[in-house]
Amino acid sequence: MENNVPSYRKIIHIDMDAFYASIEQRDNPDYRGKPIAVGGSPQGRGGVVATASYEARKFGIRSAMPSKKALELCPQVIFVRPRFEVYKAVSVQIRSIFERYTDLIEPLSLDEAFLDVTNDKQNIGYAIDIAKAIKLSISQELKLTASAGVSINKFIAKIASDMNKPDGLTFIGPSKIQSFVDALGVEKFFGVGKVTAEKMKGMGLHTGADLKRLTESELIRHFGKTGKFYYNIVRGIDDRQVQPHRETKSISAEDTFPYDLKDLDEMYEAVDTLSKIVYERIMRHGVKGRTLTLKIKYHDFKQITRSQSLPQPFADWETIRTTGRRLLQSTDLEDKRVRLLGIGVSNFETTEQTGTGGQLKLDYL
Ligand code: DCP
Ligand code: MG
Repeated sequence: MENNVPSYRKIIHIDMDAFYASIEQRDNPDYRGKPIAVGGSPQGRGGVVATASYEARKFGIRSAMPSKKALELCPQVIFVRPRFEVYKAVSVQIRSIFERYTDLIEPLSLDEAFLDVTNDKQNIGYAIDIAKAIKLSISQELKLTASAGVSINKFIAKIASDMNKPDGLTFIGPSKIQSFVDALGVEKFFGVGKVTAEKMKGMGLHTGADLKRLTESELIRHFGKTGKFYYNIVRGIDDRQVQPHRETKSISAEDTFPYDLKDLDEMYEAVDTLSKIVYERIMRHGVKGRTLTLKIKYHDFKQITRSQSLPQPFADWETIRTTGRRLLQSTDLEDKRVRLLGIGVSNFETTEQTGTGGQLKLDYL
């Protein structure tokens, strides 16, 4: 029989709501209905908030906010010490719910995953129904809520899951994709960091529709290799597969500066910022790595890396930051102009001792 209907993939992105905080509220009735912040230290003595309950978010408390600031915004906020082992165990439970429907599961962090349900195990056929069933199981069996995004590719599904949080279910069908992407702010595009977003805005490019007016070669000229990716994504095209066996071997963050850094203080500051991003990602992934690597690219594109391993995993921002600074100090920066700095943590306890090979950048987190 003739069939002119294009065959689309069915992709679901699931992201748990206020993950660490919801687990703490579930397990401790005293915290329910109250503003709580997981991580950070009480009395605002230091540290940053990993996540906040929705009650705390009403006061403006957010992930990565210094606990001092959180306390200023909401003096009655309760700081709760994180229990990573519990979060990991819940993550495994969530995974086993996903596995009832598909084996094509790509976790992005403890609380977030892509699922390809094009051929679901139970022959349900409708991705929206599968997303509903998953949400129901998470709610009934784990007493937690998740938000789901359903579409035909990863990019749109991920943005959709964030649109109606908490407890949301958002479907963006093929006919809606183009208008959706047209209206999307450039900073929402995959891989667009702060620097690129500023550059785009400086060029008068604010939305997907603006980007779409550029040819592929213009995009590549202005934004390098990623330009090709932008070209497709603003047309709603994203062919990236859901990759079930991707193993995270290192977590890193890097920044190419709008101008070459010559000032040491500026470089140290950049190391501090990158360390913070890496620390947040480590927290999110619940991984423990013992090796820290600093990457430097000079103005002439010459690149060096320096690493240091510790007997204990890197588990706090301060240690990452001071080690990163020490590694920077150990390099010869006289007369050198720096165009890129990167910080990465590898040598995870959960994986085999693979060193720094197979670098994977998680720049969409
Ligand atoms: N996390 C962290 N530091 C960050 C961001 C997140 O430690 N800067 C941790 C705590 C979160 C978990 O990762 O609970 C999941 O991150 P999300 O970004 O999905 O945030 P939440 O699940 O907490 O909230 P939301 O409902 O917005 O998804
Ligand atoms: Mg979440």
